[in-house]
Amino acid sequence: MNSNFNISLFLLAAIACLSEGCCPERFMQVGRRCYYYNSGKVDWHDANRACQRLGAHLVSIHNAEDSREVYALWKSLVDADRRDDRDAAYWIGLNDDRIEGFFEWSDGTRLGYSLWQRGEPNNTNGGEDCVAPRNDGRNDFDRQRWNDGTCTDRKSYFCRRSL
Ligand SMILES: *[C@@H]1O[C@H](CO)[C@@H](O)[C@H](O)[C@H]1NC(C)=O
Ligand SMILES: [Ca+2]
Ligand SMILES: [Ca+2]
Repeated sequence: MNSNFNISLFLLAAIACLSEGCCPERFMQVGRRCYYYNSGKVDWHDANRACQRLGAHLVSIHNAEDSREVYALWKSLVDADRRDDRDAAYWIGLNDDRIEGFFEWSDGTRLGYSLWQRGEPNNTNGGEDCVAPRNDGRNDFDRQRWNDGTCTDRKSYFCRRSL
């Protein structure tokens, strides 16, 4: 590829960023949102803090489209040999850490939609306050359903911020 062409592409990208804003380094742009995925497994609180340090929050999910967007991104990023593992999935921002049974999104958005697995949230042994999709079930939609798990479990995570 010649260098003039490369420079033109760079300028086009820069102009798009100026008019719409662009995602910070290491974030992926999906529509008008910026996602950061970390496949390193950490507990929920570490994931929460890592997102805040990036000027973002753990993802929140407010409808089926949000859920599909995050799940599709995860499927495209996770190692193929981990894709079918139950519990391989990622932390999201939902938690009832502050008040048992009162679930809140870490980005402060209101909880209006939920996608729990059957029988969840069940707060097993009185100690499950952090939420992740279970990646369990026969189809992609079932695999997006949530479970309340132990906050000290270690999982990969998604941060998100707007453009
Ligand atoms: C409750 O949740 C845990 C995982 O957090 C799961 O292992 C268990 O099967 C669930 N119990 C019921 C009755 O669904
Ligand atoms: Ca709980
Ligand atoms: Ca549970």
